[in-house]
Parts: sequence; C-alpha cells; structure tokens
Amino acid sequence: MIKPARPGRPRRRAGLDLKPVYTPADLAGLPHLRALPGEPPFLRGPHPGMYTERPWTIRQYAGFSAAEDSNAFFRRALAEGGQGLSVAFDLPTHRGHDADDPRVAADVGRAGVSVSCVDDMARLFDGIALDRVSVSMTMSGAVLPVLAAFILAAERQGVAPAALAGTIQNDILKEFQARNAYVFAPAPSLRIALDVVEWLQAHAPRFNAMSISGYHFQEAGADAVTELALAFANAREYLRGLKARGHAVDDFCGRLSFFFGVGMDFYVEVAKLRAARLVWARLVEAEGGRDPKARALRMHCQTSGWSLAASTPRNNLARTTIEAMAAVFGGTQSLHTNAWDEALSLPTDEAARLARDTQHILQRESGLCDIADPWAGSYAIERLTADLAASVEAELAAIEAGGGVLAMTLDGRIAARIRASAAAVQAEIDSGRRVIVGSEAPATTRHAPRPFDATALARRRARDLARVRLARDPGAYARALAALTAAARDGGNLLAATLDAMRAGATVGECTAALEACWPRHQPPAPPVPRGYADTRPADDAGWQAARASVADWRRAHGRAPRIALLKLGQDGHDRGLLVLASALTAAGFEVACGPLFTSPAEAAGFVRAQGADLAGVSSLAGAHEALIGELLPLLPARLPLVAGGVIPEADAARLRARGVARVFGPGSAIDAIVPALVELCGAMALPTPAERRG
Ligand code: MLC
Ligand code: 5AD
Repeated sequence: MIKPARPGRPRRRAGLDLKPVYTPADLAGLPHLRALPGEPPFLRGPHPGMYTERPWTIRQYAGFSAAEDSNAFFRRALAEGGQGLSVAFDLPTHRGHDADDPRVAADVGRAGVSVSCVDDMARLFDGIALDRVSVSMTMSGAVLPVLAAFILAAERQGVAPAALAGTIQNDILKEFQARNAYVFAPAPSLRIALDVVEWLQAHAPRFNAMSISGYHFQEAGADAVTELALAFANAREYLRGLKARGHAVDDFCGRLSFFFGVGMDFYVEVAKLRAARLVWARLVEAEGGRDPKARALRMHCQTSGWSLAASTPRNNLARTTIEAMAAVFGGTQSLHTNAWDEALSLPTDEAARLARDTQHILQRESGLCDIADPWAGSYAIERLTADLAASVEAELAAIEAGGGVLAMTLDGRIAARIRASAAAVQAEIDSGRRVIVGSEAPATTRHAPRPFDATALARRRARDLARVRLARDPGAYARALAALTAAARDGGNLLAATLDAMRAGATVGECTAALEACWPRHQPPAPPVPRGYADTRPADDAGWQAARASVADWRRAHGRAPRIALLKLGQDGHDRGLLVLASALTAAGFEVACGPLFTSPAEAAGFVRAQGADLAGVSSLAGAHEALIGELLPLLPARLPLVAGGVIPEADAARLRARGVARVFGPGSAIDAIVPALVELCGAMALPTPAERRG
C-alpha cells in the first residue's frame, strides 16, 4: 500500500494562512481569472502590455541638507539613470516650520532637504525640467505651502500647472494612524487635503493629487491585510469627502494613486499587490465609478526599511533585491529600493547608487520585464490573491461597522492595533520564531555616514531666509497671509490662498502660522503602552525568563517596580521602536511611561522628573540625537542614567557615551540583553553618592 504523502505544515504569514501545497482545486470558483492585464478589474495590471511597453519608474526617495546639496544629488541621479524624482523633506518642513525657527534647529536638513520658501524650491529643481521629469513629493502635513512652492518654482521655469506630471502624497489620515507628521487636527487636515485635490483637478490634471499609503502601516508593524484595509479605508474616506463636495468619482479617481510597502513575505507580497487592484476596482465601482481609468489602481512601492538589519548590514542588499522582485511581480508602476546602510544612518551616496542599480539589473539584465503578470494562473498566488482580497473586504466592512475610519483614528483604536501587532512581531523575533540572518553576529562593518555640518547649515539657511524676508513687499505678504487665515475661517480654496501668500514672499512657517491663527497645532496625548509583546512571547523561553528574573530581583530588593521614562525628542515622530520597547519592558516587569511626541529637551526633562523615573531612554531615528541628547543631559536629575537607541552611527554613539549617556543600543539589539542592562543601571541609581556616604 502506498502511504499518502505527508501534507507538510501550514504556516501563517503577514496575516494570511498558507497551505504547504496548492492544487487546481484552489482555482475553482475564482471569478477574476479570465480578465487580461489592462482589463477591469485590473487585477493583472493597469496596462495591457505592462513592462513590455514601459518598465516601472525607478524613483528613489532622497533628500538631505539644503536645496543646492539635494539638487546636485538629483542631477547626478538623473544623469546616472534615475527616471523620476522623489523628494524627502526634513522634519521641520513636514511640520510647517521654517529652517530658522529655533524650536526645530536640531532637525534642519537631517532626515531630508530643508525647504522653507519658493527660492529654496527653485534651487532644489534648478536645471531639472519640471515638464519632463515627474516629481513625487512626500508631504502631507505642510502640503499647502510646500506644494505651492513647487507650483511657483515650476512657474519660474515657465512650466504651467497643466504641464506638471508628478505626485503629492497628501494622505493625511495615515499621519494620525502611523507616521505622525501632522500639523493640524484631523478635521481641518482633511479639509486641506481635499482642497488640494480640488485645485489640482482643476489646474493640474496630470498631477497625482494623493498617494494613499499602506506602506506606513506596514513599516509601523501592520500585516498585509491590515495594510491594504487601512489604505482603502482612508481612500474611501477621501472619496466620500470629494463626493460630498459635489464631485463625480470618475472625475478625480484617476489621479489618486497608491503607495505600498514590500517586505520579506514574498508570496504574500506578490498576492497583496494583485489583490489591491481587485479591491480598489470593486470599491470605486461601489462608490459610483464607471470609467475604467478611475478603477485601475496605480501604485508606487518601497522596499521595507524595517526589514533591514544593522548587524552584517550588507545582507540587506539581498533582502532589498527579494523585496524589489516581489514589487515587480506584483506589477508596481514605480519603485524605491532601500540602501543597505539605512539601519546604520541615512543612505550614503555609494549605498544609494547600489540600491538604484539593483533596479537597473532587474529591468535590463534579468528579463523580468518580458512577461506581464507572470504569476497569473499559479494555484498558490491566485488563491492567496483571492483570500487576501476577501480578508481586506471583510476588514473594510468591519471598519465601517466600527464607526468608520475617522472615528477609529480619533479614539486611537487603529494606532493601538498596529502597535500591538508590531510588539507581537518583535516577540516572535526575540523568541527565535522569526529569523533574521546574521543578527547574532557582532556589528563589524565599517561605515562612514554622510558628513553633516549642522552649524554651517544653520548659518546658510538663516542667510537664505533673511534674504527672502528682506526682498519682499511687507504689506503685500502680510495681506496675503491675512487672507489665508480668513480662507481657513470662512471658506475658499486653501491652496489658491497659499499660492497667493507664497507668491507675495511668505514662507512655509508663516503660511502655517497663518493657519494656526484659526486652527491650533495638534498635540495628541502620549500613547498608551501597547500590549502585544506579553501576549506573544512564550513564558517558558529561557532568555526571557532570565530577563524577567532580573527585574523581579530588583522589585524584591526595592519593594516596587523600576520606573523608566521613554522619550522622543524634537520633530522625530518615528515611534515604532519606542512603543515596541515599551511593550517589552512592561511585559518584563518595568513600569514604563512614554513621553509625548515633539517635546523639547527641557519638556522631556520635566516629564522624567514628573514620572519619578529611575532611568530615562531616548529613541532617535531622524539623526538629531547629538544636539538634542546633548541638551537633555544637563537638565536631567543628577545621577539619573540615560540610555539611547535607534539609528545612531557608531562615531556618534561614542561621543554620546563620552558625554555621559550610559548605553547606546543599535537597531536589532536583543530585548533579553537590554532588560538586564537597564536593571543594572537602575541599581546604580540606588547606590549612595560619595557625599551621602561621607555624610
Ligand atoms: C505607464 N504608462 C503606460 C504604461 N506604463 N502606458 C502604456 N503602457 C504601459 N505599460 C504611462 C502612464 O499611463 C503614464 O501616462 C505614464 O506612462 C507614466 O506612468 P505612471 O504609471 O504614471 O508612472 P509614474 O509617472 O512613475 O507614476 C507612478 C505613480 C505616481 C502613479 C504611482 O503616483 C508616483 O510616482 N508615485 C510615487 C510616490 C512616491 O515616490 N512616494 C515616496 C514615498 S516615501 P499618463 O499620461 O497616464 O500619466 C515615504 C517615506 C516616508 O513616504 O518619509 O515616510
Ligand atoms: N533619503 C533617502 N532615503 C530616505 N528614507 C527616509 N529618509 C530618506 C532620505 N532623506 C527612506 C528609508 C526609510 C524610508 C522612510 O525612506 O528607506 O526607511
């Protein structure tokens, strides 16, 4: 008798159940199998020939320092085969602050390029023809003045809005759910976003008015189903908002595009991008869209920054290549591949070049562009595509039943869910159930980050802005700013009013302040500590038991739990790492308090004191650690140990330690090692000082 073959083990990945083997039976009843690429519901792609007609756009996200530095980088990138541009702005610009605003000095030019006025934008695109190169701008919070500056810089080149091709991210809801680069509260923010779409639809019909993101949910910790469900829930909200303003779905949907993250779950990611097109075509139809162009989803993808490791970092080249292939098999229109060194610092020139050339190799050496939607008909991929689409649609219905995405955003349910999922993923890594190759190896790679002279940059930026402020007619720009405030209060298209103000010489910060006269800046409460870690980490894991025992010993000795305050400083809103650590430390037995976002060092020191913390930790992912931690250190209670973590290059870490930071933990540091190290530091706090000993 022939024994039946062992069926293998089913797995769960990225929110989806995978079978070990798929068969023809998995294709039964799938309604989408007959449509070709370029045909509704566009599951197989938005264009008939796909990459055989035109490969995806190689569009690398980049930006640093001042406009002229990034301009030189952009020109070089285009000369070396970059096909479109994608601007990374610095955090002060994202949050609507001018470069010479002392409140944001530490973050200027760090995580992106600093742009505060039309002159800056004109220098950023000097010698780059804006009617020929399509430009994507990642901007949602300060979308009004930044987009206005772009439109006016193009005008100076003689390029009318109607001739502009490009994309503005303008997806504000995800800022409140995952990315944290907002300026105003959700309601006025939504009005701003829709005003932008309306203005672009009327004046710049080739411009993509929104790039609705799932990417940021994935980077924040969401699985594939949640990533799509939240992106489409937000898209549905925008769509209904525009319908309520009297627009027909067919008139604007063709210029909404999408943005997804692509991580290491290869099959799921291919299926996800295909499923996205199916869900969107159905959703648009359900909302009244009939025009095929309105129903065909177009997307940009970015490989996952979170999936990259700091130890043995050149392994990241392999990870990014695998992720890029999933994006291509999924049929993306545009792609950013990450640099291998980004877990160590912002990408250096050489790493950025390797990342871009990875795409050239895929496009021009590998033959990947020869077949449209090559996974079509695969038992597994088609089944996963259908399962994913069904799960996403169920999730969309659940969001509707839960009161809608806006309500769930305002009460924090969405953010809480993503954070719990991020903490659970970390627990899987720490317990060895999810493998990251090379993470046990000591970090030995020599790496020199891009040089950055903060003092010289601050001087240059102050000079740039002083020149602009001197050259303008004071009456004209003040009147235009007053009109902007009035438009916020009384109605009228806000992009039109911002264009007037910036044409008269107003800056990004001044336009934002004019809006703040009507709407205060949004400051959300500090987030609760996510669960997730405790629920997922097996209690019998030896490393975890030892870590928890170290906290338990401290508790027994002191009669209470050790208290740690976890802080974000400046404009850096990347809080995944901080909240995952909060979840893990709480599970280990610490009492954890997370400070609010966007605090100055003085405010953070006040928070630490108010919490009566034994220990403070700063998480930094945006490069401003030296200035901000340097300012914080002398403000903390004497002898209170401070630790730091995040993307902190080794040379910076050494300087921070020399200035008194007790420990610096890089990305990927094991929780089981962090916990006893922190306990030991809390212990140091309890020792009597020499003065106490003498007295
Ligand atoms: C393309 N075309 C084709 C074709 N492929 N025509 C026939 N057959 C084919 N196979 C046509 C298109 O219709 C279009 O013309 C033109 O060629 C360009 O193609 P596209 O698909 O529009 O490509 P592109 O211009 O690159 O636009 C891609 C996009 C866009 C629609 C996804 O929105 C975009 O570029 N998004 C990028 C977003 C981005 O970079 N975000 C970075 C976020 S980083 P026509 O005439 O129809 O226009 C971030 C990180 C952080 O956010 O900081 O947190
Ligand atoms: N230049 C290049 N890439 C950047 N990223 C963020 N800022 C920049 C920048 N200024 C990339 C990283 C990060 C993601 C948000 O975008 O890949 O993970």
